[in-house]
Amino acid sequence: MRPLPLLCCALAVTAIAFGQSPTTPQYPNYPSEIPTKVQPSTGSFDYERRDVMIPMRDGVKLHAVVLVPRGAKNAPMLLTRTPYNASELTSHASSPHLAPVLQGYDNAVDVIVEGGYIRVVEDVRGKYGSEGDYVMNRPLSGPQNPTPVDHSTDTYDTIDWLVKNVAESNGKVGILGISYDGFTPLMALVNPHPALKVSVPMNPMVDGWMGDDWFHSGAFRQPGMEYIYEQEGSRDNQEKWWNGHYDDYDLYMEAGSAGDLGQKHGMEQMGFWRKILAHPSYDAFWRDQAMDKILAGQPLKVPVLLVASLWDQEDIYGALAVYRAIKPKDTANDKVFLVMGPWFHGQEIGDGSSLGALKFHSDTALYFRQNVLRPFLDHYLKDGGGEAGVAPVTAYETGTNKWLKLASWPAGCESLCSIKPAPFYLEAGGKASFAPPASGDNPYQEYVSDPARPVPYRSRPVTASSKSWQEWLVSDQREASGRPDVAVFTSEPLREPVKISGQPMVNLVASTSGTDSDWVVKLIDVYPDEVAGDEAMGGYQLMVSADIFRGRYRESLETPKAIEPDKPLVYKFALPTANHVFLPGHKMMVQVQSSWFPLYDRNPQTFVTNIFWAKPADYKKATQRIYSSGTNASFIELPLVVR
Ligand code: PG9
Repeated sequence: MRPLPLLCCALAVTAIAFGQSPTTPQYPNYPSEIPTKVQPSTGSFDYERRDVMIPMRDGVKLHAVVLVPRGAKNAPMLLTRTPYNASELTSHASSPHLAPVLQGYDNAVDVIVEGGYIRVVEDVRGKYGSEGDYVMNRPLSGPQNPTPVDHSTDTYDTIDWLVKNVAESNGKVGILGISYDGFTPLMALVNPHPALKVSVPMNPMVDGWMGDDWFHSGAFRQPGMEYIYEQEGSRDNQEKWWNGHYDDYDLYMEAGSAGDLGQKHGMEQMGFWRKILAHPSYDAFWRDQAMDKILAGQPLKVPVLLVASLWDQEDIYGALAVYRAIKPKDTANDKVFLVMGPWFHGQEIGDGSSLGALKFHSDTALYFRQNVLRPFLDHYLKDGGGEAGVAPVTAYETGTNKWLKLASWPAGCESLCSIKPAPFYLEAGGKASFAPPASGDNPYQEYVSDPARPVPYRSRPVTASSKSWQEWLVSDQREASGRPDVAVFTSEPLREPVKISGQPMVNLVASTSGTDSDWVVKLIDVYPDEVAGDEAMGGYQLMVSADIFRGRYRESLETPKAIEPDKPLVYKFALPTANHVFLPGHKMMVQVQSSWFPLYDRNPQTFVTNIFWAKPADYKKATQRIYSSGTNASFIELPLVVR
């Protein structure tokens, strides 16, 4: 039997065809079963969720999710300000319990939930549910930001609203977060709201040019392009980067320069990409927004717990740079605290029992959360929260795998030791030692760096796998040590332990036959040929500290200069902080190479005004020499711990 509605239509069509006016068909009413707006019945949940729009001083409203534990009274608030979607970050599960709702992302779910904190996650200006304009790491109001609003004012206005509108709170707020969400707790320290009682920047992005996300000493970090594309392609990251290759190595090789790849992707539509292209050197654009420099000029009002990862693949520079900048102000030694753990970027909120091939035999991240983060937050935020009992510096010693509680940093041990800078020399024959090399006839070790075959920073294929990205800084360097375009210098097996605490300082005396060059220097712990109980570690080459320096900035970070070909010149730069013991039987190794691809864009090895626009003909092979005697001695000055 034909259904009634179709019969009606057929009649109407027939009526039109015969020139009669159509009649409105009469349908029976069959209401939708979906309510206009469902009101979840959450009375039995152990938390209450409030989606709020918080007004800022310029009238813009920012979206925040406030999660209040059921029955909370006089509870402190823990705030995170993020560009990564407050709604999603607070919706990991559809659950009547707060822990699973936050698990998966939250900055220390165990500490937050067990501690009874009110959790607040806010979208920064211009992202996701928040109104206003988005600017990457929006600089402070001033030369780089013509508006009166920034993360400092937005944090102030947010806290002001929270303490007045969340009735269950005790009026005390802490701010914490990782990476970008670790940069915002630093911004909160500029003209802080009186209710802000503590700030915990974890793996914070501090200086995008010197050594965090965008460049390292002028060498551009190409994965940043995908990040910028998605972050600025739309308010809600719905525009997706396209790749077309399984191996990123192929993608970036095929494109030529990073500027060319950006053009192919239409990246110049994104405001921050245009700024990157316009500021390849360390000019006022970067200096003005470096958080360590900013905070050095601010009064120290709020206790800060800086959290650093020793193998941070994204922001290895920031936390320690801020510590160096603000610790001197902490004359009573009660406002600036530091934690350094054996982690990748952000691993402190997850499982810290191992990192890649390294096993720590206990959960180092849990140790941090239980013994440092929780007592620290409780002390400053809870009414009667007890003594924090947190050491000024809590540093994991790698190699021996133990936590140290220190009075300051760098400090090699709890007591009775000091740090003595000691040159560790690279010798032309491939040896390395603390003894200065005999002064010979200006010996050197040589390799050819070919931009057509750059050295991969990790083994290919370089895929989107987040695990291999997170762990790459501890990946075995053995493959690189066998390449003809990597210079290798190795010590004899150690008879005594060698401990370093602090930043190794590179003093490389090198020449290139080109007119520009990158220098990658890697300090490596070579494990014994066989490791009982841990076979895979036999002969393992573990990077303890490593970085890249773009040669054109040898004399000035702001004004690049061509390198005089074939002339031995000194390149001085600091490597990331280490707190490591090279154990007896291990060897110490240094590797030097001129590319780390595709993490860093290729140096064409011909001086051009802006490497983003290097042309194919600019990319040329160059002969690199590392010198090793007399006045031309290459060495790494190690922060040696002596007793
Ligand atoms: N490292 C990321 C980032 C921070 C700041 C700017 C750009 C990227 C992050 O993990 O948030």
